[in-house]
Amino acid sequence: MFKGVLFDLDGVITDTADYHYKAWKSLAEELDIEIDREFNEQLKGVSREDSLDLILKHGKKRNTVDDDTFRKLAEKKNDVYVKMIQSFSEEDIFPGILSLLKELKQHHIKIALASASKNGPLLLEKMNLTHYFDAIVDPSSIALGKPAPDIFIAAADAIDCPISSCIGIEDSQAGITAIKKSSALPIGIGRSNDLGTDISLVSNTNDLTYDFLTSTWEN
Ligand code: B16
Ligand code: MG
Repeated sequence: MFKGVLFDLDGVITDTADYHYKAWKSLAEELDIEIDREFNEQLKGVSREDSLDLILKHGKKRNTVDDDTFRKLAEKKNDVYVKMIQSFSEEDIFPGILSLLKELKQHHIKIALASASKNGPLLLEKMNLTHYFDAIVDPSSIALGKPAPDIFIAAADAIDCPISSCIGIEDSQAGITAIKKSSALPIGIGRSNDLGTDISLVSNTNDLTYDFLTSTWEN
């Protein structure tokens, strides 16, 4: 039986994935770079700096941006994003997530956050979810971001569970790859076109029940 669940945040616990997209899109427009939702699939789960790098390369402008400008652009995107999430509250938790967290607690399953977002702790506080988490990994302490497995391995360590006894829940291609490499069991939220046909998928967080996790684990 699984002993721990490692949660991604953006796109799993709440709908911030869309705000990240909107903040990147407005920055990209200022830089005369066109991004769409299909391109955005590559940015999901990817750190702020790596996302900006991908956008600039996509617009063939990476060589025109020096280190100082790069830092300022990343900061600008974050300022826009942080403004967007100021009004977040319990009402922004995706359907089914709160009851899943409660069920996991009742069954003494450990819970960790494995989000690439430096704004993760702020969002958990705003949604009043911090107390459900036995550990929150600080993404700035992780050398290699998703799709490297490091953040999921660190999350399992932090809750003292062998990684092979953990389930990882993700909405991004980079995150699913990271979970697979870590040897936790992946569950994806999204479409098989984006996340693949070889893992357990739900289209809606309402389907993420303790029974669903158990049957995925046992199959
Ligand atoms: P921040 P997750 C990721 O969070 C987002 O999916 C990704 O779009 C974002 O760039 C990254 O966090 C960094 O976020 O700029 O707030 O530090 O999906 O791993 O929970
Ligand atoms: Mg995500």
